[in-house]
Amino acid sequence: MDDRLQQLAKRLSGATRVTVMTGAGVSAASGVPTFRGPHGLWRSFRPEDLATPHAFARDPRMVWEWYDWRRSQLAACEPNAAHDVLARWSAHPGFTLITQNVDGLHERAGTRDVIRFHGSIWELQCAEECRGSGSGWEDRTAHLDPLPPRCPPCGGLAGPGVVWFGEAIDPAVLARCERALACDVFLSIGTSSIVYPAAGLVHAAKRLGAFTAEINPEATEAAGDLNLAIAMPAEDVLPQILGSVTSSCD
Ligand code: BV8
Repeated sequence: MDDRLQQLAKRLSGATRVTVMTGAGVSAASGVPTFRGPHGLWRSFRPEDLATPHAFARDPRMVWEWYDWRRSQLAACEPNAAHDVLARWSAHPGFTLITQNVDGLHERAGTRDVIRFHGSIWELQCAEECRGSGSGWEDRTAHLDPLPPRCPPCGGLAGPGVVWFGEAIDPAVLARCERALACDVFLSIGTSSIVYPAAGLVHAAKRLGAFTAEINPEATEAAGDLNLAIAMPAEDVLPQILGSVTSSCD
């Protein structure tokens, strides 16, 4: 085993509390396009054109055509080996998984109690009268009809249950993440560490004393501040260190 993997495995096996933050790279092996890679989702779109409240207000149908297309792509995707290892680790009480992904693959792999930092593409929420009343609902229909969908109680426009640029993260989600920063190891997997406040969590954990590491074939902007960077795909690394998160995490 690569000596960097050995170093990470050793840290994990001695840890009582482990927090993992994932990004789109964890789902890459499942066939889900990342956001900023050469074949990324944003390659043909600009975030500010689509993933913002202004874009939705300007042209809800266009925004929904993008999300409906992404939902139909995701419906054909299965969790991969990286999701499976993280699901096994989630059985340990000292383990927390925070994901920026909205694809729901961690849940489908069996991960318990996922903290969804940017929401879920499988949820809808009222964009009008009921907005903000926590009135989100799940809808896994492959192709939504009508598009844009309507809120059942008030008949107003419904939007995807995700956090857009310029929107605040749910305070309850932030509070759970704050608590998870007090950990022995904070592992950042498959994220470019560009989007805040998600990208700030690993640095906050380090300031609190956590051993910090990233798993990403390409070094990120965060790598220089971390204790360890493993330049390999998540689906190759995680199965090799599956056994390192054990009952010591109980
Ligand atoms: C906020 C929506 C404040 C759902 C997403 C101006 C105005 C307001 C805010 C800002 C501003 N300027 C900057 C900001 C902050 C802004 C931000 O960070 N912008 C960036 C672009 C600079 N953040 C926000 O707006 C956030 N809100 O600040 O609110 C506020 C406070 C109070 C009141 C009001 C407002 C909200 C951010 C949420 C944005 N929503 N998505 C959707 O449509 O999906 S972000 C989008 O990027 C995705 O959700 C994704 O989760 C996120 C991060 O991307 P990654 O997951 O990292 O994916 P990426 O493709 O970038 O990287 C993949 C990595 O995987 C790569 O490094 C690759 O090398 C690696 N990889 C590939 N294969 C593998 C692999 N790794 C491992 N294994 C492999 N096999």
